[in-house]
Amino acid sequence: MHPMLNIAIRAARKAGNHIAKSYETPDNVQITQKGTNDFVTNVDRESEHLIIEVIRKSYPDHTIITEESGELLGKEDEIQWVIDPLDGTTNFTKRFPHFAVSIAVRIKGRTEVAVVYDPMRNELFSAVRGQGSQLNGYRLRGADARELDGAIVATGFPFKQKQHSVVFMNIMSKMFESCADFRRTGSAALDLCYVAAGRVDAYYEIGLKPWDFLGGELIMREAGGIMTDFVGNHNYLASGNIVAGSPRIVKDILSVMREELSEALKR
Ligand code: 2AM
Ligand code: CA
Ligand code: CA
Ligand code: CA
Repeated sequence: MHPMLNIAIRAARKAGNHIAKSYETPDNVQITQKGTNDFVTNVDRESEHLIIEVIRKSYPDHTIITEESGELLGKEDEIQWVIDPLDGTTNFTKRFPHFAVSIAVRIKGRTEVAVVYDPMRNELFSAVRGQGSQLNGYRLRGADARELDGAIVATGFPFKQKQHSVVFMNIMSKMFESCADFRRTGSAALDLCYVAAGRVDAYYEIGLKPWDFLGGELIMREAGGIMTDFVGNHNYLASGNIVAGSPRIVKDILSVMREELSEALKR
């Protein structure tokens, strides 16, 4: 096994198990508000510390970038671990059992290893670039939808950037003319893994952060999918606007978006 995958799995399981245990004792979960509709808990931070500890033990020099601690520069800045210690905090605080730990390892700006772990279902999604993606050891090839017509599409509402809500609703309503239905699960990392597994056919969202999608992106790509921004380019690391799925369904979604996008969402 790829040595960094081994460490990423160990870290994700350790953190995930802590999250699952904490889920059973909601009285010990302290919620604080970071911004509009944006919350963090002690469990997010504890999960993050567990992950950093596991990585530091094996790779003291690597750079670690996390949602809650920001960038911990290592001597080795060409290798970055990009971490979301709890993706789906809102679900976690509402006791809606759908959230995950996401870990991506990037070398010179390219994601090489990814792990997304759902501790409530004990589902471990993983990928190594060029070697395919797996769910609990079984190969995933699910990003193969033929078209938007009849598809199940995951998305997320722009809860933080409500200036985009009208455009967002217009895109959604246009898309609803042909797709079968939508899903809004609250975990971007799992949405991408669900595209990889064929549980949904595509996924798009406005304004994500790198730790939300870098792990799921590799897992989804290694299962046959592609990812672009809202105009078919690769600017999504900066914009956070992503469309993911098979090449054919992404093409269909982009053509729906083309007619509805505001200038702000074309960048
Ligand atoms: P988080 O739980 O790590 O913050 C995309 O929807 C992402 O936005 C989610 O993966 C989630 O990541 C984050 N998010 C933050 N607040 C949210 C909210 N109120 N509703 C949905 N997602 C939220
Ligand atoms: Ca958060
Ligand atoms: Ca997240
Ligand atoms: Ca998070």
